[in-house]
Parts: sequence; structure tokens; C-alpha cells
Amino acid sequence: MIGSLFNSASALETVDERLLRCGVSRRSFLQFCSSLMIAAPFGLAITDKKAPEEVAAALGKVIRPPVIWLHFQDCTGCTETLLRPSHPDLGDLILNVISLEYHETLMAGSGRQAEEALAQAVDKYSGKYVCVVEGSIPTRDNGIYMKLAGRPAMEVLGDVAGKAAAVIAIGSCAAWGGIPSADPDPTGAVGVVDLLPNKAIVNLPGCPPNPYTLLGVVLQFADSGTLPELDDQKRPKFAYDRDIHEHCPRRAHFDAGRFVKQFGDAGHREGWCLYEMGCKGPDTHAGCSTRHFNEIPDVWPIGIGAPCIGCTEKSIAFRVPMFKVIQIHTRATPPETYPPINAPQGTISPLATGLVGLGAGALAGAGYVASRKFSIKPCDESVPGSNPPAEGGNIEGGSEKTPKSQP
Ligand code: FSX
Ligand code: SF4
Ligand code: F3S
Repeated sequence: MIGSLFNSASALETVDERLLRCGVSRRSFLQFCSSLMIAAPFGLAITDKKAPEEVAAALGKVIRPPVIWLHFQDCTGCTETLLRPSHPDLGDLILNVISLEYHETLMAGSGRQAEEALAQAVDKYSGKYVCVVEGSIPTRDNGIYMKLAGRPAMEVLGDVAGKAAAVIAIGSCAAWGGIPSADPDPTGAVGVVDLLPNKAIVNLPGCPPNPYTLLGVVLQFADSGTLPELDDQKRPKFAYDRDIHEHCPRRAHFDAGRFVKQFGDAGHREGWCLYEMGCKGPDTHAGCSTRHFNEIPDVWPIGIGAPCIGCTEKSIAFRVPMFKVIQIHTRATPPETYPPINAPQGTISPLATGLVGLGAGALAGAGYVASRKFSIKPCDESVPGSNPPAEGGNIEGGSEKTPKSQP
């Protein structure tokens, strides 16, 4: 696989030409196109088609986009998630669809050779390449906590990202600091957008994010020169416009008031809701509940029985303790398949409706049970999310991290 990388001469081929030259099977390509459609069912012109064959036809004509990938303070999880699909040839295919010109973890060269490769790629594709940044950038003490070839990461970022056509910050570290920025944040870790506020940047937070979100953005850019519509945190709406809770397969349990109380208890074994175990799904915007990882059904945190830690949210992940129960203060739009969670059911006896909701799954009953979770009665222990913050803790999932002094 590595041998197919860093071949600059082939960068300006179309995807079809490249796949033909490398003998990639049509079946793998269609599988890739299906995954792309699932990851971006709307909001991207490149996937806005009726069938994978149509996506494949459009994608085949795209000139493979040159990508320069920078690594700063990270765990390499974002790279791993991109190249570890359940089918090995799919990882290979991804590297044929984009033209990865520089990637420290994957390239064979090191030292001076790697530096030269980077300089050549930046020169050759100046103003045309997509710069993907993985990892946070240390800023404390003039950025001395990470140097590449003797230069602070901040400087390398400025040079390489500065000459890119577009910059994609992959992962929570690159988007807003992520794990390295967790208290006490010894390196003053920040995201790309903090250092390049005027650059065209797309943030793809997640620890790691779904790789198809990255591919969707890169391919859309290569096809049309446009970036997808972004939200106020520069996240593409097509991937971050819903919260986990809206399409969570455990949502019916939430609505019916069935909560796991302890890992390994009967509710946990039955797949009940993890809200009381600290699940941040109601306040976390990401597509994990419908777009699982590695193309394997149920491979995502809640799918394997762990609460969502809110890894896409700057104000939650690595700020709010993992198992702390959050107050639900955002709207939680009920999906069509579930009863409205704020249904006006105030006159129905809780016991009667609880039984109706549990026994018959009646909309009114379940709606009532769910609406209890948003009780306005403070400190009602029977109502999840109504407990006051524990001493010294901040359970406001949506609140900002306490500002720290930055150099
Ligand atoms: Fe790791 Fe990427 Fe987390 Fe960060 O992902 S999966 S620590 S977001 O930069 O490698
Ligand atoms: Fe799913 Fe978490 Fe919502 Fe429960 S609280 S339904 S586990 S997202
Ligand atoms: Fe992250 Fe939560 Fe998805 S922890 S991977 S946003 S389920």
C-alpha cells in the first residue's frame, strides 16, 4: 500500500484513471461509494445521488486531489480510523482516491528526505492542495513543546496551511485542542482555527471522527472547488447537524425511562439507555448513531455499551467528567419514529402512563414518561438530569471551559 503513496506524477489523474491503473475492483469502489452516501446522505453534491453507481460515475471524473497531511500533538487515531476499514482493500482504495503527497506516519522517508518531500509538495501544488491537520498545536512558551526539523509546529502550520487551497482540521485536537488541551494544558494546545482565523477551514471534530466525513469534504472540494455548508463552529452541517440522541438506537429506552444504573447490570445487558452512566449524547452533535466506524454495525461508543463522552463538542469532551450526568438543556428534536418528548400529558397519572408506555408502547404514555425527564421541579431524584451539580463540578454540558491564560 505504501508503494502507491507519494507518487506526485500521478496526482493529476482522474479517480477512474487511477483505479484502472492500479487494478482496483469495481466492487470495492461501489462499496466505498455506498459508505460515502451513508456518511453524507445530503448536503454534498457529490453524494446527492440515487444509487452508488451514480456516485461512482461522478467520482470517477474527479481529479485526485493532492493532500498534504500534517501531524502535531495527537495519538494518530484520525489516521488509524481512515486506514483501518474492515476490508483492507478499502484502505488501499482511499489512498487511490485522494493523492496523499505527504504524511509523516505513512511515508517511508524521514529526516532530511521527509523535509524535502514536504517542501517539494508545497511548491508543486501551491494554492491547489488540501492541507489536513491532525493534532493540536502547542503555543505556550513560543511553541517550543513541539518542533519539526527545529521549527515550532506553529511555524510549520503557518507555512504549509498558508499556501493551501483549503484546510481541514481532522479530529478534536486539531479542531479545538482536544485531549492535549485538557486541564492543566501544559503546552497551551489550540486548534488550527485559533492560529489561522482568516483561512478557509473546515473542522471535523471527533476523537476520532468518521473518516468518510473527511473524504466527503475533500472530494466535494476536488469536484467543485466548494466547501460544504458549515455551522458556527465550522463543522459541516451534513455530518454534525443532529445530536447523537436523536437517532440513538437506545432512544426508546430513554423515552420509556429505562436506564442502565451500573455497568454490567441487567439493563446494561439488555441495551438500555446510558444517560445515567454519563452519556452526553443529548448534547453532542455527530452522526455516530447512524454512521458506525470501520463499516462494522454497532462499532461506535454507545453501540458497544459505553456512554458517549461528547468527543465532538469543545465544551464537553475532556472538560466534563466522562461519567458525570449532564443536564439536558438543548432541544432534543424527536425523530419521527418516537413520540414527542415534550407531549402535554400532565393530567395523566404517571403510574398509569408508565404502564401503558411500557406495556403497549403507546405514544401518549411514552411521551409522558419522556417529558418527565425535563421536569421543571428542581432536584427531583426520580428525574434524570434534575440533580444539582456535584460540589466543585460543572455538569453544564454546554458551558464553555473555564478560560485559561494563554501565552
Ligand atoms: Fe487521536 Fe487525532 Fe483523538 Fe486527537 O484524533 S483520536 S487524540 S482527536 O488528533 O489522533
Ligand atoms: Fe442514546 Fe445516550 Fe440518548 Fe440514551 S442518553 S438515548 S444512550 S444518546
Ligand atoms: Fe464521540 Fe460520542 Fe460519537 S464519544 S465517537 S461523539 S458517540
